[in-house]
Amino acid sequence: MRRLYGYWRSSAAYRVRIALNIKGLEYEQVAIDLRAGHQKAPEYLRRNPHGLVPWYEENGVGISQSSAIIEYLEERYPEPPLLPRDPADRARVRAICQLIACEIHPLNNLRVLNHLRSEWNCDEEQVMLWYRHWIAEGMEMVERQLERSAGRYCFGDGVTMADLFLVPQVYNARRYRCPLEAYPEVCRVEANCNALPPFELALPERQPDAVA
Ligand SMILES: N[C@@H](CCC(=O)N[C@@H](CS)C(=O)NCC(=O)O)C(=O)O
Repeated sequence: MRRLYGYWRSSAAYRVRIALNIKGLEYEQVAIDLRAGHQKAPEYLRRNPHGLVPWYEENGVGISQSSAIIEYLEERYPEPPLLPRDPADRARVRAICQLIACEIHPLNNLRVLNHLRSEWNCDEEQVMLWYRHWIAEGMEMVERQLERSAGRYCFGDGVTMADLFLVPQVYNARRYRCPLEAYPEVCRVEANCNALPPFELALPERQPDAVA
């Protein structure tokens, strides 16, 4: 029994959905409505003390943090692989994952944006300036990275873990209407990934809890 606690618009849960789809693993989805604050409900915190999504359960074991979940899936279900064989290449793929997961994603998280609104009295225009600033700075780094490492996908011509991190982050950037013309490699790789069924099936609007 595999169960993913997530939210249709959570980019961290989106990463895990793509991994599960690529590995061909069936799973049940449990929706945690972030807008309604359900990630802080006592019942959910008893499962996942981080109070974030995703949370993944398999055979009674629970795992938080999308990177840890994806690494677990890679070790437990090695085919098809999401990391190259060569140790240096594996480290380079993980570095792309972390560039997105550590240097971009946390700056624009829901609780960060809500803190700007509630504690710093930022209006929506200011919040969007913040959001777009960190996306622009982050995507610039990713673009320079992809100029070196990308083939058809983020790292050469095979899908790797790095693509699982790139696509949801670009999805979010589009959602917040961040200009992306300056990042042609990012957009090219994103389009190549989204042409693949495991990515397409993981799209936020395809999820059971998606709101029209
Ligand atoms: N580093 C975590 C990030 C998890 C995370 O920030 N999830 C967001 C949704 S993408 C969330 O639960 N936000 C709720 C909140 O900020 O209160 C991971 O990769 O799993």
